[in-house]
Amino acid sequence: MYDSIVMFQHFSRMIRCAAMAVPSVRDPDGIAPLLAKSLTGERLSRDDGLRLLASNDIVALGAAAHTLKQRRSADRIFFNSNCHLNLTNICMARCGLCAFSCDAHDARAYCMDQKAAIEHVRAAGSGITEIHMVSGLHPEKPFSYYCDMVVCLHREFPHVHIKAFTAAEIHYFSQIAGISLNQVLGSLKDAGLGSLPGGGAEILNDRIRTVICPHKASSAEWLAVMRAAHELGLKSNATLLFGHIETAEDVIDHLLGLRSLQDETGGFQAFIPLPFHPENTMFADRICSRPGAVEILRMISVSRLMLDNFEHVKAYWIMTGLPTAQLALVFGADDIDGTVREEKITHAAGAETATGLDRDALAALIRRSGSSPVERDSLYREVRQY
Ligand code: V47
Repeated sequence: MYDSIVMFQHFSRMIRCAAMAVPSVRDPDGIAPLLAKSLTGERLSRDDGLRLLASNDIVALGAAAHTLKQRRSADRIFFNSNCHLNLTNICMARCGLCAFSCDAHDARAYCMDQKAAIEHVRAAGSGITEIHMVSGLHPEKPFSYYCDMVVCLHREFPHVHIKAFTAAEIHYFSQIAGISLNQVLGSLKDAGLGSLPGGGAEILNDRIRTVICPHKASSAEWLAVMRAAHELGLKSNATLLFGHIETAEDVIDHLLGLRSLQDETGGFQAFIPLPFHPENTMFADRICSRPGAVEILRMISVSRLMLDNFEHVKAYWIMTGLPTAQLALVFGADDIDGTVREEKITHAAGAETATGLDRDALAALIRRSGSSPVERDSLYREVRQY
């Protein structure tokens, strides 16, 4: 812990100096013109993105990304008080990337009824402002199970925002119910759904999806759900899963796909790069380590630089680890996610982070990065300053 604090202070000092435009005598990867282009508000191209992602000059990348973040959010870093709710781990998709899902006959299999879901949320405490609910694609539950669940949670916790169902789940509901995306989303919105999380995007490239998640929504289907949600006035996030079999081209094309949909709809709130955890997944033998701090920080910075129309970039502390999440706050991220309580998906894949943290711990972590912690609601309205 002491080492990571020293490392943080060291990086933080370097980033702040660079962000104050102390002239750099070194530009080993020749990225300075691209960073200057981005800082003057010019949009970066696919080639620019590839060159940035290939650079090891993460201090320069971080400085530029931090400057862009400061322009949008100043010293504020956002977090929220939320709880995770995974209704079931039984899933017909059984993606190779996932260690959480299982078949119905597995000893780990579970599926919550309304009473269990209410108890789970109640156990998270009365201070939460958001239920983050994502689940397996259950082979037998009808769409009404999910809709009724939203009605029930909304009735029981009327002041808590329900952020639920990945685009992959919404696509699945439309298939099992035989109704359009618009009808699925409309029914869920009427039931009390507040917004959509960004999961299920993985890499928006069907060549990669065929290997890591062959039975779930395709790239075009994922984007179609997000477009339909935004058209109905539902905000959403977007994720990217990196550190498995994707190439740099796949990553940049993913960012460009999101940027172009955001140009059309403006419905994305935050972008969240997720470092792949291989343990207990189909890739455990092939991929022996997770992305390290340098790879995570580079991805955060490049995302901030490429996604010029996204307000927020989130460092999801559960997956990055706390020291790297804290560093990310000076590499372009302005959000650290929430108290979470109680995370299951990443922990099934070997995460060593806590499964939740209290508000004061998150606020202290943010404050020690030199920023001002702001507790937000799910739509980025300020709840409390610390
Ligand atoms: O869609 C699954 C990913 C996602 C693994 O929108 C894995 O605010 C790493 O989307 N290693 C779910 N990642 C989590 C998610 C999320 C989390 C926090 C906040 C928000 C938000 C969204 O987790 C899945 C998948 O991409 N995932 N398995 C794994 N082994």
